[in-house]
Amino acid sequence: MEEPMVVDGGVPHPPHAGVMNAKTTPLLDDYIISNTVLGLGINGKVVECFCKRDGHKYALKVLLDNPKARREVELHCRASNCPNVVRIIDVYENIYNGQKCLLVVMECMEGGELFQRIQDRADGAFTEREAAEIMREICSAVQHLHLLNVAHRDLKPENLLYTVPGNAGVLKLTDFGFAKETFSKDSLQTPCYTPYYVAPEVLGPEKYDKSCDIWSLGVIMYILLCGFPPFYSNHGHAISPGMKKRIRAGQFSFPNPEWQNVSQDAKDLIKGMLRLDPTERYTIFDVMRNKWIVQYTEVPQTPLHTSRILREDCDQWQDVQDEMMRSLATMRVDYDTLTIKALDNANNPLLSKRRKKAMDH
Ligand code: I85
Repeated sequence: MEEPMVVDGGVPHPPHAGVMNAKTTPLLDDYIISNTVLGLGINGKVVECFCKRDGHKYALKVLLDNPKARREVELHCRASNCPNVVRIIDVYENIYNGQKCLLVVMECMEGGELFQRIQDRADGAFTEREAAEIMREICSAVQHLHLLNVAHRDLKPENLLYTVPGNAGVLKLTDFGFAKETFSKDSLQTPCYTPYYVAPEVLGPEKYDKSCDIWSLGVIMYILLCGFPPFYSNHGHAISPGMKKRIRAGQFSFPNPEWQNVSQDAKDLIKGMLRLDPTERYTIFDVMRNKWIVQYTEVPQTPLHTSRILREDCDQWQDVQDEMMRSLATMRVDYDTLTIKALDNANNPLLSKRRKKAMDH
């Protein structure tokens, strides 16, 4: 079957036309790989390397060549021109340690992880305005992705890195290991109808992948403002039956004293992002239009408890990360199921008949 063309404001292209363009020459001709491991990703490890030509340090991600790795690299490449996404410099397709690999050279983010930086702050308190500035950077990365019909689906603290250490630098998003192409109603996949007259159900069900990213943004914003996550057992256990219940019910609160001086605007935005029903949750465009994000320079400079709480609870940070990882995994599965159910409903002839009957009455 011939693949339909995608028209997204530019030249029509097949939906999977790669922008990846991997080099087949040996990476070792151009780079020296060091022994320093920078981190472990979902699909592969990240090590330090140096470019022979310019002498600069880069980060190299080594992935076994398979369709999942190809998808990761392809979607990351596509998003890589966003100022808040870690930039891909080069991709190589080499035999490495005897296996066919994809070798991804990225700019080296030397400023470390977002929450590490907030925890390490010695000078004065971290303020609500700074939190708004950070949220705007993360949200503009997500907006960029969602405009390209890419859902990241693994937005979590460990994937948010600063370019340089100190107080300067740009915050960027990395690891596209769970990213997914989402064709929404506005990206016309099948050019066999006139879009002006098409019924919504013909276009298929809404996808929920993007709303998973918004939920993550809500959790990250909550932690930025107080230092602990919205759904968390207060007994020091990673996950209690009570917490599971609260997550399922979408119950969270803004306890004092940490939330006492935080603005109502911030709390309202979090509520919009953590709505239980993915269809009612804010979209990235709602978020980017929100006053707290648009006018971040006017957000009150209220000192927050975040740095202190992160320092005090630092031995629970691993639990926080583990829990976020589990929730994301659950959400990716649940939302896939939701979409399948919606598809079932849309294509079920009996249901359609019944709906038609109901409409006639
Ligand atoms: N630089 N999730 C946690 C890292 N530069 N890091 C992770 N998946 C990726 C590591 C494990 C993210 O795709 C990851 C990926 C890519 C990177 C990455 C990309 C570019 C870096 C997994 C550093 C770094 C470099 C120098 C110093 C420092 C960090 O990680 C530090 F500040 F920590 F000292």
